[in-house]
Amino acid sequence: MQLQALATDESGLSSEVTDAATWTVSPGLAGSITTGGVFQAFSGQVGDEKIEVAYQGQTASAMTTVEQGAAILTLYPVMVHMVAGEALQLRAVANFFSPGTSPRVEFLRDEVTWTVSSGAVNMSADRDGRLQMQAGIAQPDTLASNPRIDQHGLLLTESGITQSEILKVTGQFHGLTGTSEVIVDPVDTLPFDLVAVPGGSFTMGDDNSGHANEQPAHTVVLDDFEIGRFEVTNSEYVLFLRRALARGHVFYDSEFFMANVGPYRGFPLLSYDDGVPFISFVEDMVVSRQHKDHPVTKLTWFGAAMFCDYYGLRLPTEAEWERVARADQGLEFGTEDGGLTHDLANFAGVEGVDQFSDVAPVGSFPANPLGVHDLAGNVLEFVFDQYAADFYATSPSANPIGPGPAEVAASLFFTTAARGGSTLSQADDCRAARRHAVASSNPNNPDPAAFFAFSRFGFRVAR
Ligand SMILES: [Ca+2]
Repeated sequence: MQLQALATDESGLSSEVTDAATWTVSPGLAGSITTGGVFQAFSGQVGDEKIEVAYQGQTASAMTTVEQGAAILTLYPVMVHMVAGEALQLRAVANFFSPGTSPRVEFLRDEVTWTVSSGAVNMSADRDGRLQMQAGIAQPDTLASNPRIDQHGLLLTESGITQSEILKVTGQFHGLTGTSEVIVDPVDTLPFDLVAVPGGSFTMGDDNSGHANEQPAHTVVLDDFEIGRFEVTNSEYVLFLRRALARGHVFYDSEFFMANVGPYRGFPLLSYDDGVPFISFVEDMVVSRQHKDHPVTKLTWFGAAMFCDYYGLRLPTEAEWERVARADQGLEFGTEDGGLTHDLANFAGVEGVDQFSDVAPVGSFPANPLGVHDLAGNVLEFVFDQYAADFYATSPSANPIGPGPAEVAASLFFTTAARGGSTLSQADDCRAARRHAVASSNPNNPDPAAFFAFSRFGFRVAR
């Protein structure tokens, strides 16, 4: 039970003195002041109990009858699946059951004694590449967890593990014990092939292309960055979806995989309706063998951004993308020699090496001089920036990022930039300087299903 003490002075004014008062309880009770400034008493036995409070020479008391009841201590989350390095909060909640009354729920802040034990698990991959984990023999001290209690009485743990572990968390409170299980995986890694681009400057835009949104050409200075050698493939995206699904970080509705955590929570990531040509979903993600190395498509911008976030990467900015495509040589196209032929890229038409009337597997054509593939044609690539046609007139010279709120996710309707043209594009749309504007969704329709997820849009990662 919880009590507060009120003192009333001679003029009739009352003030709360819970903290300042002296509290005494009979032997069947345990009592303390919570951080919330409430006196909290817990019963350890059945019977009549008394609580006394004294303040500036005045005393008051309360009698209570403790009946046979029951209490359980529950730790939340009851079970959680997390990645090493993530911070986790656990909360202890006591549920009290008394005959004839509704159960009472108490969020505990103080006096919970927390312990964290450790155990190892065996990891293996099954025939389909799914991760199987099994609890192994406990190995104390192998876990680099760092349990501590924050100012709200919550247990924070952080793990720096290199293999999966199961944390068993125990909370104890006045004879009650609660447990929670935390499955901790190592940080995910995918063998991303990233090309390092040293800091430097280049001329962004093209005054002679005939497209106003590429003007004025201007000098841009960029810091060091890295960019994906290839567009992200179906098999890479499926691996992400499987892991994210297993952790509850993604869910699916009738049409989309949706984000369940993070800044894009509730937003659609990837459409898997009949338009997804290569990824299907029945009880598990399946990618057709012939298309595992094709760039993933039918994504929203959020789907590209969340994939990047998941692996500690990001989308390249427009400026980074264009610098790579121009290869610091002012190339017109992001191809091996800066020209555009069907032996160098997949764009509209079929001829020479380009026997593709649709999207081609990544790396089907030679790399550009920086070692990056498929910058011209194949799939249009989402970039980090929001799009504004006149941005080049006001763009800062150092590390420019397109206009609009940095938190794109704050708005459901926005326009992103995309680069490089697609398998359906004519040559002009495949130029390194060409800027394409892509609406995130139909602004007249707030239904998430109205989000656009196009068949010939993809992305590559950066860092
Ligand atoms: Ca083609």
